[in-house]
Amino acid sequence: MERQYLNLLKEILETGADKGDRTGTGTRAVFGRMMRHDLKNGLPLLTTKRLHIRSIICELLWFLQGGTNVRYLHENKVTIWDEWATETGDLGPIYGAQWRSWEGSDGKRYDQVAAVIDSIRENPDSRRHIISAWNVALLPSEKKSPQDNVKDGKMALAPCHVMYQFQVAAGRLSCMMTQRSGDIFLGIPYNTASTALLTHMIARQCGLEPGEVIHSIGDLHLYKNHFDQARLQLSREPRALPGLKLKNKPSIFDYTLDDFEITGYDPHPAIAAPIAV
Ligand code: DHF
Ligand code: TMP
Repeated sequence: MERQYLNLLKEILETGADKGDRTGTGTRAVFGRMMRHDLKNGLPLLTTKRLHIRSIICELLWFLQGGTNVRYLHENKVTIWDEWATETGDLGPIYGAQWRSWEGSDGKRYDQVAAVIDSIRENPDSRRHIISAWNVALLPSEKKSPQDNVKDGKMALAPCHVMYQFQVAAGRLSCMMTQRSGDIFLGIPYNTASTALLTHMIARQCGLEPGEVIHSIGDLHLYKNHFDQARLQLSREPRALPGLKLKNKPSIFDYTLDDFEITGYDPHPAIAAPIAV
């Protein structure tokens, strides 16, 4: 897993196309790449730099609660969404709103997380176990700031991790996550780890073993102000992957931070990098 990540990082640095982007920072990018990881080999957390696990878990719990305000993240000292929030902490109808209460044209609210767990339990062979965040009516304008979009009732940022599809085979639950845009240095390591945690949690709810996590990415880019950090990371040797001890809970919506124990995580030091807003 980590080798696949490092190979992509190297490929982008050496062969990616230089292109502009919404934030004005500039990137080097490739298009259409995939990483896959069998969860029986450990939790896919990078070891070539330390990841802030609490941010990753709290962000996922926040999505699962249907949260769209940074208040819950702040209560847990997580600041990863601050730059996009309004002064009241609001982010508009981003992931949490779409996952837990997608508003249909019939006026009803759809809980996609509860529905996907039901469908995995009741009809495991289905090829329609999907959670999607791409609600076209609520996408933001690229010409406006995140905060102005929220004031217009739109999402602060268009969903990056757009779709999660689950498959049950041979008693194992696998997940393919499709991401339209990936910041390989900052966002992608969080997104892979978060998808792995979600797969563990849903598998547990459904009495299945966790299978594979497949991370598929459209525009996969390295921001120009992350080149030195990427070279430093590429100079490091990956270490053994950590494990996950997850408590049993009656419902996926009952989890708190204390229910996750990451074992044997011994990474190289963190590498600071500025985020493009
Ligand atoms: N915008 C951009 N340009 N890239 C992103 O990756 C991104 N991710 C978002 C929102 N907007 C984004 C949500 N996810 C960090 C990681 C993931 C994330 C937002 C921010 C980040 O800054 N990580 C730092 C440590 C910060 C911390 O955990 O406290 C890192 O070094 O990994
Ligand atoms: P974009 O909407 O113009 O594609 O910008 C979003 C940026 O944020 C882009 O660099 C991808 C990055 N990103 C991630 O990589 N992972 C995430 O989870 C989020 C929210 C954003």
